Amino acid sequence: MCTTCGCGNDDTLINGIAVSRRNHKRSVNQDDSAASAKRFLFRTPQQHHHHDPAPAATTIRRIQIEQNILAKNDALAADNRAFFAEHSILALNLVSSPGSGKTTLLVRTIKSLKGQVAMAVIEGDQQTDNDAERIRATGVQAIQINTGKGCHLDAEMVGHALEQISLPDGALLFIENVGNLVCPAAFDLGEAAKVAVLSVTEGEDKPLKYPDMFRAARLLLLNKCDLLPYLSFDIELAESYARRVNPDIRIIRFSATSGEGMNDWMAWLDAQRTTITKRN
Ligand SMILES: Nc1nc2c(ncn2[C@@H]2O[C@H](COP(=O)(O)OP(=O)(O)O)[C@@H](O)[C@H]2O)c(=O)[nH]1
Ligand SMILES: [Mg+2]
Ligand SMILES: [Zn+2]
Ligand SMILES: [Zn+2]
Repeated sequence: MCTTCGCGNDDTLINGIAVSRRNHKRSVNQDDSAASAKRFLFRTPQQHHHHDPAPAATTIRRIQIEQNILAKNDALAADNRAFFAEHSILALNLVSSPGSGKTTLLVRTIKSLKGQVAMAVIEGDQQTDNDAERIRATGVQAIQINTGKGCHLDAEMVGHALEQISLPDGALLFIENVGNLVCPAAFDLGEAAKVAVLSVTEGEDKPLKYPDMFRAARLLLLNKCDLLPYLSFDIELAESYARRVNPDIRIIRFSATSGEGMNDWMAWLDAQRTTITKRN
């Protein structure tokens, strides 16, 4: 069980094969920490004060437990990050709700960059290898992680997937996270940046409702802009909400089907790759 959001991560499969999650030693009792962290994460401050006789002490304890749990993930994310740095690999973590168009935009991106850049994709879904198959159809390597009852990827899963990928130095690695605007925000996978995808059919207010995700992202792709004529979606309002929670976020109006925004997205990718190469 994932002790941060309480989701189950004991039945992870990578390309259909069960992963033994051995490094599960934690500095706090797991069951205790699971319950506490869940309470810590999903309680509002008001509820907290209302129900808790000693809010200061228990808040500190919960924060410590939460920090311990994420510390393990962060340590494994640091290993992944060191690996990427050593090989000048640009790793991007694509996050969004289900159906916003991550796989579609990846397929389009791969077709556009094929022959210029070595690429691979790590796909995260609870079940099926449909998305890995969609990527493989482009001729690019894809590893499917099935998280089972898990609602997000973690650094350990990505570390295991990396053992099965052979990438040349300077490659581009896309990690398509499980569709979920909440939990993936909390888990560093060792990526250079999170790229949030929000489609215009989801409503303008999502950055305000799920601020952690939009705060964690460096780039926002506002996808399905080809549908704008048929919707009442106010794109400027959506952009202002995203900037309210993250003033530094870069926003690209995008359509994975029409290709709108592809040039800006390609330029952004190129700039990120240049940064990675220069760092080494
Ligand atoms: N109209 C339109 N549909 C899109 C666009 N991008 C994706 N879709 C559709 O949205 C659905 C979900 O796309 P998918 O890539 O599977 O989303 P994911 O769950 O985020 O990977 C599919 O039916 C896609 O064809 C887009 O830019 N415009
Ligand atoms: Mg997908
Ligand atoms: Zn969760
Ligand atoms: Zn979880």
